[in-house]
Amino acid sequence: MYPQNLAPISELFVSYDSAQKLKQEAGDLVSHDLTPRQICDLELLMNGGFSPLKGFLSEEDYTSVVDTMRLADGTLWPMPITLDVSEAFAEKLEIGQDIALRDQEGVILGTMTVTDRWVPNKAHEAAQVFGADDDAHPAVNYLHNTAGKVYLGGPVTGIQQPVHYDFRGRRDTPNELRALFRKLGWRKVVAFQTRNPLHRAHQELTFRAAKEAQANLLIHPVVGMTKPGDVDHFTRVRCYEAVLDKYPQATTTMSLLNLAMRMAGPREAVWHGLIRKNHGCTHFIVGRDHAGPGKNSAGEDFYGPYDAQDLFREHEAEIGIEMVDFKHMVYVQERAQYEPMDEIADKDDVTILNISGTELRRRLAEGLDIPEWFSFPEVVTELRKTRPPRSQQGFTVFFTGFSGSGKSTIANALMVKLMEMGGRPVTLLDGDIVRKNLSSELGFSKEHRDLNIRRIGYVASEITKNGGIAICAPIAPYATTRRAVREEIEQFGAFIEVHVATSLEECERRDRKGLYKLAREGKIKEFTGISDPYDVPEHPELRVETENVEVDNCAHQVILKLESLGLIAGQ
Ligand code: PPS
Repeated sequence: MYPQNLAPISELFVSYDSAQKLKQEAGDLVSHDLTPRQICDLELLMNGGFSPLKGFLSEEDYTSVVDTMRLADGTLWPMPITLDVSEAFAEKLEIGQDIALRDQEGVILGTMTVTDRWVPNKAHEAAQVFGADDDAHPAVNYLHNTAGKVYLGGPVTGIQQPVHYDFRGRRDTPNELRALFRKLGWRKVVAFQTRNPLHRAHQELTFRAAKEAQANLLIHPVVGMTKPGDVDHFTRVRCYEAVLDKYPQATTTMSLLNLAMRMAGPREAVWHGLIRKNHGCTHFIVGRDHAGPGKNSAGEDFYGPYDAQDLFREHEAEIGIEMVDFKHMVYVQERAQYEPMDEIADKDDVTILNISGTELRRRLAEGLDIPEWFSFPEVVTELRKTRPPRSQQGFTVFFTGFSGSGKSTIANALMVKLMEMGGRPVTLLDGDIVRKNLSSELGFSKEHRDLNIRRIGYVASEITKNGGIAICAPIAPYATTRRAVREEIEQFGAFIEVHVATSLEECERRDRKGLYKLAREGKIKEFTGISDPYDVPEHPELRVETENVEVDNCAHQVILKLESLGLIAGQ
């Protein structure tokens, strides 16, 4: 007999024959097109990764999870798994109705019986679950600016797993991993959660953790959704594969987890523990600042460095998986090996080396040396492939400011200067040009402006991804939309926000197109600055004043900024 942790876990899938029938019937149901995050959640709901959940949370369970970290029946569950939808979609539904859940290509993955529908108090959810109602937290930002206004809850019936075309052989459901451990005779398994490339210190740390627990090791990286700006999972998986060879044979395996992280620190650690228990693991490594989201809007850490370990320890028995706490590993030059910092007795007599994540990114960005004691050459080669020096990467310069502030003029001057330098293709996405070619049907409501900016952001992100320079020059009045565009682009290259800070009075005095006059007379409605809002950028990469400054000089300021960021070579 095998131990309990390796017994099959219950899934939400129906049998193959029932699935075929259900799929046909579901074709007639009202459909919800799942967002990328909901697809991740649904996959883990259906395959038992989120066991004991049987669907998206009901209102009662949601309230209880938010306030007490427990389902209404008292079971420990720290993360609200909710199906957020628009008000318009929610209004169409009746309680008790079945809906089809489709992926982004329209494939029906499952159905849900809607038992609950409610408007959540998002500020309360943010404060309780993420510790602060602060948009600097990626999940809070998502909650307020991406998630729908209404939540639906109800049991899910699984029809099929979401389709993945990448690294198929490396993806395992909880039952597949449990079966693998049974087959290999692995009784104790330490799981290592990660969203970053692994370097030598991680390899040492995980190997030691497994040795200490006398267990085998599962490298269990998240490939669903991680923190905006992380290294893409294609690169990471190639890096992980290189590191796998460094462990003694047959001690270690790797499997990819299609989880959408929330960066919720302590609560997230508990959640990760439950998920790994469901995948058949007996031990779980919890690091310093586990799943930390970085700094809040006041520049302070959201969570204390050991909050996650403390919360995990408090609930360890209930989670049903043992915590292995992270040792801070550093390289001791004289002994040419990694050692846990707190076990080095002769700290004052040896040279202790370490490279922070920020320093690593700097070295990659500037094409500087990354020493062998820090990482494996294969990993560095992979990272260099996707992170060429900044002077060879694509980037986006995003001008924002009032109508008539001078955005287009400066953008044009900048474009010409960059083309004169050569090296990368340059595209100008000017407000007026975009409205002619991409957004001709749009007006100036908030909804239409957002759509317009998102289109510009999409095109700019494609240009950036493919190594070009995108110069955008719309008004882009809303900070949240600008942030969304920034996040999209920063996956591929730098985003330089330039606030053209010409005052409204000056723009109106210039009134080059005669629009301000018409706006004042009420002949143009929703005019930015006059009868429509403009969120002044709080922390743009650059703010340029145009009053009493020549256009050429404004464009030159941008060039200097690009040089200082290493995006273009010095003149
Ligand atoms: S937005 O908000 O970013 O989508 O606007 P954008 O696409 O940059 O378009 C702004 C240009 O459209 C003209 N225009 C208006 N601007 C603001 N509000 C209203 N209601 C409006 N109606 C027309 C205006 O000429 C803007 O051009 P620029 O180049 O900014 O002066």
